[in-house]
Amino acid sequence: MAKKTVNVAIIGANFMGKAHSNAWRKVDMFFDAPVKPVMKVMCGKFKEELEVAQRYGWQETSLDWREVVNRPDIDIVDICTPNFLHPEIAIEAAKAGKHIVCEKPLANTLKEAKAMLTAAEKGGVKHMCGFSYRFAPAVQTMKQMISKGELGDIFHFRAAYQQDWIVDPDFPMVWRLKKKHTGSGALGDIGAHITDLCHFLVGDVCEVAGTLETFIKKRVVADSDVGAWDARGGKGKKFDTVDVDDAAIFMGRIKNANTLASFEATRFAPGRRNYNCIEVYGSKGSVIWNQEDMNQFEYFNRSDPPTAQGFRKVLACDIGHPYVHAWWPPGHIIGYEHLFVHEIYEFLCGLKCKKINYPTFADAVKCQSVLEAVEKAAATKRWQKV
Ligand code: SOE
Repeated sequence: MAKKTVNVAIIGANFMGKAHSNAWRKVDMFFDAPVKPVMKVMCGKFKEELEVAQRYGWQETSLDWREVVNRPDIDIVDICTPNFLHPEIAIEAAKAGKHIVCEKPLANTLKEAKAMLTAAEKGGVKHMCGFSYRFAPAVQTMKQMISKGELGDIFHFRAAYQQDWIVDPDFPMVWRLKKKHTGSGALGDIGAHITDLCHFLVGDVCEVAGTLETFIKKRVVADSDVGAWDARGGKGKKFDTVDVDDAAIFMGRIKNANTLASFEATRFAPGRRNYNCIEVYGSKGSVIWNQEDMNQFEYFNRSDPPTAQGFRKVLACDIGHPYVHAWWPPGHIIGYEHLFVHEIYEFLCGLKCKKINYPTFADAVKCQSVLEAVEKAAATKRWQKV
C-alpha cells in the first residue's frame, strides 16, 4: 500500500537549507518512515539564492514565506533562516496548523523561544529543534552506555566546541555577528549544541557561571547579504560593530546530581574547523567524542585488567543503534549530513508514533534558559540559576 505523503515547505536556502534539503531528499531512500515527504517549495529572501532549489529537489520556489506557510497543501514547515526570523515564522506556521522543524538556537531570546513553544502546543502541531549532533551514531551509543550505567556516577561533563572561521580580521560582518539577527555569538550558535548534548547525555544544567569575549570588535560590511562561512570581501571602507561574543566559557552544575559541567564555545581556535568535542567521566569509566572524527569515540573502562587499561577507539558504526542499519555494512562510515537525515527520519516517525525520539521546542527552551543564564552570569560576574 502506498505510503501517506506529507508536503514540506522549507524557508531558507543557505547552509542549513542545503543540509535539510539533502535530508528530506534522502530519508525515504534509506529509512522506512511511516510517511513519505514531498519536497514541495523552497522559500528564500532573494531570487538568486533559490537557483539551487530545483537541483536540491524542490518542486517550486517562493519569495513569500507567509503565503507558503498558510497554503492548505503544506503539512510541514522547516525553518532554516537566520535566528531572528525563527519566532515569526514558527508562530505563523503553528497558527496554520503546520508541523514545524526549526534550526537551533530556537530564538534570539528565552522569551521568544517560550512563545514559539506555546504557539506550537496551542496549534497542536509537532515541533523539533535541529540539535543534529544528538543523532551521531557515536553519541547515540554513548547515550545508551550512560543510561545503562556503564560509566557509573557521572563526575564531569566537559565540552569544547571550537571553530576558526572568523579569526581573519578581514572576514566581513555577517548575520551571525549581529545581535539583532543572531541573539548571541558563539554562545548561542555552537554553545547551544554542547548545552543540548549535556542535557541529552547527562542531565539538566541548573546553575551557571561564565564569561564572554569579543576579540574583533569591528568588521568591514560585507558586499552582499551572505550566509556565514563563505562570506568574503567587503571591499568597501564601511565598518560595523560586532555586538555578540566570539567566545564563551562557562561552567554549570547538573540538577539532582553531583556532576560538574564545563563548556567552551569559540570561533577563535585556529586549526579547529568544526571541533565539537564531548567528554564524560564517571565512576566506572569515561567516553570522549570529537565531531571531526565523528564515527568513533574513545572509551576507558576502569574494570579492564591493568595491562589492558587505556582509552580504546570504538568504531560506532559496528554497534547497534537506531541508524546504522540504514546505511552501509559496519565500518563504511557516514558524515555530517547523515545526522540531518536521522533527525528528519525521527521527526517523520513522530508524526505517527506517540514516542518522540528527537529534541522538541521544550528541549530547545531548556537550552535557551541556560544560554540566557550564561549571559546574565557574564554580565554580573556571579553564578546564575537557570
Ligand atoms: C556555524 O557555527 C555552524 O554552521 C552552526 O550554526 C551549525 O549548527 C553547526 O552544525 C556547524 O557550524
